[in-house]
Amino acid sequence: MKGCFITIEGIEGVGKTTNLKFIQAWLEKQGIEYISTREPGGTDLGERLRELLLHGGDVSSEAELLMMFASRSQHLEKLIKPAIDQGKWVICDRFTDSTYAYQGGGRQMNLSSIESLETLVHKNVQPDLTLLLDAPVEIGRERAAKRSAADRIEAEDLAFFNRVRDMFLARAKQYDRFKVIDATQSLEDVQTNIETSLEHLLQRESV
Ligand code: T5A
Repeated sequence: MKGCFITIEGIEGVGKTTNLKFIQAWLEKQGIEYISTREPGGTDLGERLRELLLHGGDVSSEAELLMMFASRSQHLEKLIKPAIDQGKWVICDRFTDSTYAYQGGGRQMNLSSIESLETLVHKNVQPDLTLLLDAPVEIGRERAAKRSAADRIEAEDLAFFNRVRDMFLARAKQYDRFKVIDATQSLEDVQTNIETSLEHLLQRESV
């Protein structure tokens, strides 16, 4: 049996990394084999591209888009697809919805170019469940600022991140695989919501 593919999305600071650890613990409790990974990154090549993308100085919008998909192509072929085929669950901190949100929404790049790259790179792979942690930009930025200094993308302005958030929410309306979780709740409540979504997915996969 194939494994499930779960992605976790949202603007900076909404709790993706924190809740990824919660999902790992839940999967361990269920005895489900999994890998946990992130984008950009996840492979040697992807992690080198991540460093350039986040800390590498000036990068044009088009180069940024292509680097996101170059990282994703390597990630899908070398890590994600083989794990799913072996029956492992894959949890990924950000995936292609982030490209639609940041490059499409934030940078206002042409969505049809993103769709073409998605078709080329994904082939038939899509997440089974996308957890969108949603909070106003001000809250996310405040939480992220406490954690570390801003990287190249985090240095963008409020309007940029409001467009990013709007694009995430628009995609969540469009695709059934999304579960939107109010990330302004206490961490405990957020994790109760996540657990419910994971239980539904597990039930669906067991029939
Ligand atoms: N990018 C990525 C693109 O532009 N295009 C793409 O295609 C892709 C894949 C990656 C960057 O690349 C861009 C988007 C990003 O700018 P990243 O490091 O993966 O960067 O993402 P960030 O969003 O920057 O990661 P952060 O670590 O900032 O945010 P998280 O992971 O959402 O937040 P987390 O878990 O670190 O939590 C932040 C703080 O909030 C607290 C936590 O304890 C922590 O201190 N917290 C809560 N506090 C109160 N209540 C809650 N419910 C809380 N949840 C968490």
